[in-house]
Amino acid sequence: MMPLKPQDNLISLSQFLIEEQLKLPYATGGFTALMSHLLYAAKIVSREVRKAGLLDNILGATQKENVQGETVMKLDDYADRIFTNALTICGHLCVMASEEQEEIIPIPEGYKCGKYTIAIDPLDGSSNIDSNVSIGTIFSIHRRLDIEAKTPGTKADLLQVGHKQRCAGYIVYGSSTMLVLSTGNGVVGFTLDPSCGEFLLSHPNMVMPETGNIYSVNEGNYNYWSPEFQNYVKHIKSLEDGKPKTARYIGSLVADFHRNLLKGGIFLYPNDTKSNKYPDGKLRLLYEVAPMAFIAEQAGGMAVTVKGERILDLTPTQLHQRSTMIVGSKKEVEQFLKFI
Ligand code: P6P
Repeated sequence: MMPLKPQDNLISLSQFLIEEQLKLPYATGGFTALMSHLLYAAKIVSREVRKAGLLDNILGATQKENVQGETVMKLDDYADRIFTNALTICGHLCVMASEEQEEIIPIPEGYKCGKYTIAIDPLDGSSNIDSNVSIGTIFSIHRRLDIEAKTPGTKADLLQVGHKQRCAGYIVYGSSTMLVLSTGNGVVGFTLDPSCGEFLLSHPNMVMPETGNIYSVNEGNYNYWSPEFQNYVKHIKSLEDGKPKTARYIGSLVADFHRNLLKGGIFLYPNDTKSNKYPDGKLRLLYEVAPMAFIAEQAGGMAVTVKGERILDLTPTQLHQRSTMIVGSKKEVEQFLKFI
């Protein structure tokens, strides 16, 4: 008799979402349908990321710069088009925002407007794409302000406070492709089984360890940091607490965050105080910082700005506004807060 494989007993993301929907008496299935379009696009992007390097036309840079003034990599552009096309026609969004597009993305003529918004970083970590380092997609879903409206959504529907997110998640294209998400009831992780094209529930309850020995920060920016931030990093590298922390920095937010979620630790991206390169921090609030903060808190961690504000209490005023971020194990973030 042919033995079952371990993954043969796992449920798929599609089954998980349907089960979750059935627990909500008022659910219409719109969120489930939206997520099915998202995970379809994620599978397509994963396929191309995995093939990158084999096809000479998908690596390297385009001639374009994005709203951030950063060179758009071909895979960035490809991922943006895949997610945008799949999501804007799904009938359950009223408006969309992408790191790669300066203005809000309307629902195309002839397609239904739904009750959700999504803000997405289609491919985060693009500077790592050509060196075959893990990269990721980050997304944040809100309900629109007027849940009954059927009209096109507006920027105001996107610029909502972080703690109201309906769902936040990321896809990490690493040694395997994983989709990690939270809808406000903890954090779950799904691993893509390419042999059957399904995301399978591999991590049913992801909890961030309360402490962690890993710190992730770009120490090349040391001379741009505030004295308080410099003192914090000097402290965690010293023998004052017994042994120093271990430095791990991939330079892809999704990969650094995912490792710290599993093993415990702290990720820090402060602002420049000596130059005006990143006076408010580098990472974008709407589609990087807020979704990661939501996942961190749902996993028992913490997420604050360099001034100690709770990130999920911030309300964005601009689509691409930047924010500082200190995110990770609760006790590690609490220790950071003692230094500011
Ligand atoms: P730096 C990638 O470009 C990114 O937006 C995040 O994924 C990552 O955490 C950060 O920038 C890395 O920035 O300045 O350390 O290279």
